[in-house]
Amino acid sequence: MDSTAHGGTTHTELDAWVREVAALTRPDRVVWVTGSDEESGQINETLVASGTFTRLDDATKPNSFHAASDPEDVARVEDRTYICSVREEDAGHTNNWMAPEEMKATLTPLFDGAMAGRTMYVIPFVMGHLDAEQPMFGIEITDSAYVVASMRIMARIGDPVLARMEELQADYVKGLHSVGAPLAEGAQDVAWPCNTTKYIVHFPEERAIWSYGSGYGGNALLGKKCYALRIASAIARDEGWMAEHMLILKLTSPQGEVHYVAAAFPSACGKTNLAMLQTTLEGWTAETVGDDIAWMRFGEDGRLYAVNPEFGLFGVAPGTGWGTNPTAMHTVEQGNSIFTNVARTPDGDVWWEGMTDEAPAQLTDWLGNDWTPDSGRPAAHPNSRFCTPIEQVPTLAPEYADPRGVPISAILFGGRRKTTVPLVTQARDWQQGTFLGATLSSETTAAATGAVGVVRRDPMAMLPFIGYNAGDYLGHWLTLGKQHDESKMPQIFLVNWFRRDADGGFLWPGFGENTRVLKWVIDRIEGRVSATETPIGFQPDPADIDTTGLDMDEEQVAAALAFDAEEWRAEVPMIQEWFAKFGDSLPAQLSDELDTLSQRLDA
Ligand code: GTP
Ligand code: SPV
Ligand code: MN
Repeated sequence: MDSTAHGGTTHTELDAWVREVAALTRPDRVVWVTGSDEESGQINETLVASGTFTRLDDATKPNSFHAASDPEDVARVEDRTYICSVREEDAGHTNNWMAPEEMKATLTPLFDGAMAGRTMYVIPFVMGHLDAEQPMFGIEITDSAYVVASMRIMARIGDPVLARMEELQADYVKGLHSVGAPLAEGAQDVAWPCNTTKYIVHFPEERAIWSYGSGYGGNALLGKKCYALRIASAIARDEGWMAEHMLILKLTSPQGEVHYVAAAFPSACGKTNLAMLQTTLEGWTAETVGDDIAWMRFGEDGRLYAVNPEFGLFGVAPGTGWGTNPTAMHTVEQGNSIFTNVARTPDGDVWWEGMTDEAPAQLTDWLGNDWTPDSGRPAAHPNSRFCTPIEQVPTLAPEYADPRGVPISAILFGGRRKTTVPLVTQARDWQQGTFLGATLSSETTAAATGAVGVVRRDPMAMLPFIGYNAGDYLGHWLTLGKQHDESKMPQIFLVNWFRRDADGGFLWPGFGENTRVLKWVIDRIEGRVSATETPIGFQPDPADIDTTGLDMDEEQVAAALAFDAEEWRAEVPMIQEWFAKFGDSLPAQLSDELDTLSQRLDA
């Protein structure tokens, strides 16, 4: 078949690759995705016709769609995710590994004929800006129209990207994706084709991704976790920059000082919410630059500059509401969005837990069943998501459009911990900050398949996303610290919005009230406030957390801030156990930091 039947390319190497993939996967047709509005309309119609999409009421959610996935295909599959570096030690002990040739021998038969009866879409995309000094191109080949519609929101795609790639005959990341559900002649398709066999595979040396069997989120939208974190982290190691699972927030103080903060929290631990923060302190403004991924490079002035490589948000729906995250609600209200695995209302709108205090009457849950609050199960899947254009975010900072990025003043690490981790702690220096990041822990969430609520170590919130040896990754952090002027490096902080009291309630109100913690962070950076030193770093005096207008007394604030040496003594053996897994690849500075911590705890 002719791969240029609908478009084609003068990029000779790309043309050859597309023909090769088409010959292997044998689709009925090949479509080059242009990114035009007209094409998007056609793809959405195709998805409505196939039952994947239900169009929402145009008056409340224009140009927006509901999708329900297969109940077995609802989250990232970490146990099916592989880093197939040439050498096993380059994948490290935190990643699944198989030799590249062996993996290809496993996958090639799966891709053989996998797209039969389907359309193969070729999506040219760029992560970051097309006019960046070094544009980061990608091609995703997929047999999922849902992926095309989602990628159009999440990344800059289509004709302008392809034209630039052709002009430069540019290198690009090769992403190959199939839902793994070939259609026999005349067979009826299902609304969410996928396969019980799943593989999410990365070849870091080749800068290639092969994804098979899933149509959901980070498994299938290859620009996101597969490229912008796993492959990009390996590129960043080679080139001296950083690809991180971080939001980027712009803060302006009443004094008019502008600071950009990056924050790494594990999946479903509050990045999107903090990125869309509505401040609760007079005179403070917060603007959004990114909500999930930051690419950070050192500028000529020695500061670390961050760019958001994405073009949309793929945000956790449950818990997003007018009370907690009105910015997100305003964003999705403008339409042009896809809602996956949320509940539906009879009047063509969507609903999920936490959107409103009370559920509307007569809901249809994410599985398509009638639902009432007495049903005893959630109406929306816990990892249900909204996919929405970032340019609709009312608080989007103008700097989002700047390919040079924004200079980062502070990096926050945070997770979900019911105990032990105080509301906020400032690391003494980059090395201790790297230690706090390397030992970051969090209770697992529904963003990945597997048990929920289990404490696990998640270094820099990157455990599922480091595209190489995790010990080398931590070493890369330390090396960058040594190579650059520490006085210009971001200050590092550890935060925990999720600590609980004895009755199980949150000790800190979180969401917009996190402004008060950020104020202390900025005050520290500006040298305006003192702190108390503890074995894990500097901590605020309760009186220095601004509680104006907040219904909390100093004792309650102190409880959220408290450093408990007993709890930290219990943490030490867990960190030792975690570090032991790294073997020789653990940088010595980190075991030094652990020794220092236990000595200080015993002192
Ligand atoms: P990924 O997109 O998976 O990377 O998640 P994320 O880190 O962007 O998390 P998100 O902001 O979507 O929040 C996940 C869940 O945590 C939602 O249900 C939120 O309502 C809840 N959450 C976010 N911030 C806070 C907070 O400050 N306090 C509390 N208690 N919950 C929060
Ligand atoms: C995450 O799990 O961190 C996400 C969602 O942001 S996904 O794109 O599925 O990785
Ligand atoms: Mn994420």
